[in-house]
Amino acid sequence: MTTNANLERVYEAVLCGDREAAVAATRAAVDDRLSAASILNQGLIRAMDEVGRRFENGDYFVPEMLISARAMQTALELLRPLLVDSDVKPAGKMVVGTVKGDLHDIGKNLVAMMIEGAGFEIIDLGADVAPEKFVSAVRDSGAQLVGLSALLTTTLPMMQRTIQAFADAGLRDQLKVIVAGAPVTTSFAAAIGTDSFAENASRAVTVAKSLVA
Ligand code: B1M
Repeated sequence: MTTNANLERVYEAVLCGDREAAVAATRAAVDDRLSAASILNQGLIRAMDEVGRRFENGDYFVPEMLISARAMQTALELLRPLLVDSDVKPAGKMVVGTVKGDLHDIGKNLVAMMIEGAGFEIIDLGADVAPEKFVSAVRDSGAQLVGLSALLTTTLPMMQRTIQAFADAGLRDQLKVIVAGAPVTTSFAAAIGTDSFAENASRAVTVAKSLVA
């Protein structure tokens, strides 16, 4: 099997959401002494870019995006120690979480996986996350991006409280904040002073890339 054929297998397996094939192809590529960076960029990230494109075109829906993201994540686990050893720098660091009072995390998890698939390091705080916890995570990690998710109209004000907590901690100027979730609109996002709004996981990837560019 040639080098390119191995990368192509990684790409195809992630695109089809075949977790076992993705792991087997990644292992074969590692055994073939391909660099961790090339497996990441030309295999996993390229596949997730295509998944995002298919979602935007209406060829893929949330379930397809989820199974591809899971295949990507499983393969990435195999690659992670090699990436650390080879000192591959992430595209950016992002803290994500669902705001306090809100337990919905399916959309947020999908977004986190897609952004990780685009080469970012993700610090996922889970759901029901208090503003102070977001602040400590940003301080400890040095992340340049924060993604806040909310699914309930009653927890929308918590997005503004969280952004205010960043300002109170003196962190707001060094941070880009993305807000999203079903009840969030562009005008709400603008009104509470965020840097961007992403209506779905694929848009979130584009927005995250543009904010760190
Ligand atoms: Co709840 N719930 N729920 N629920 N729930 C909704 C949101 C609701 C619309 C249902 C309804 O009434 N039609 C309604 C909210 C109404 C409102 O606020 N106006 C509702 C309610 C009322 C409640 C409870 C209050 C019910 C109760 O107990 N009486 C309760 C609240 C609990 C709490 O949070 N404190 C509750 C509980 C739950 C479950 C625990 C049972 C479960 C959540 C399980 C979990 O997440 N682990 C649940 C579910 C599953 C839903 C629905 C059915 C599905 C949500 C979902 O996962 N969608 C939802 C109805 C619906 O949306 N059809 C509903 C799939 C997911 C992929 O989409 O999350 O929109 P979504 O994410 C998208 C985008 O929004 C965007 O990208 C994602 C992918 O494209 N996005 C981001 C989201 N976050 C992003 C972050 C980004 C970028 C993009 O960057 C950071």
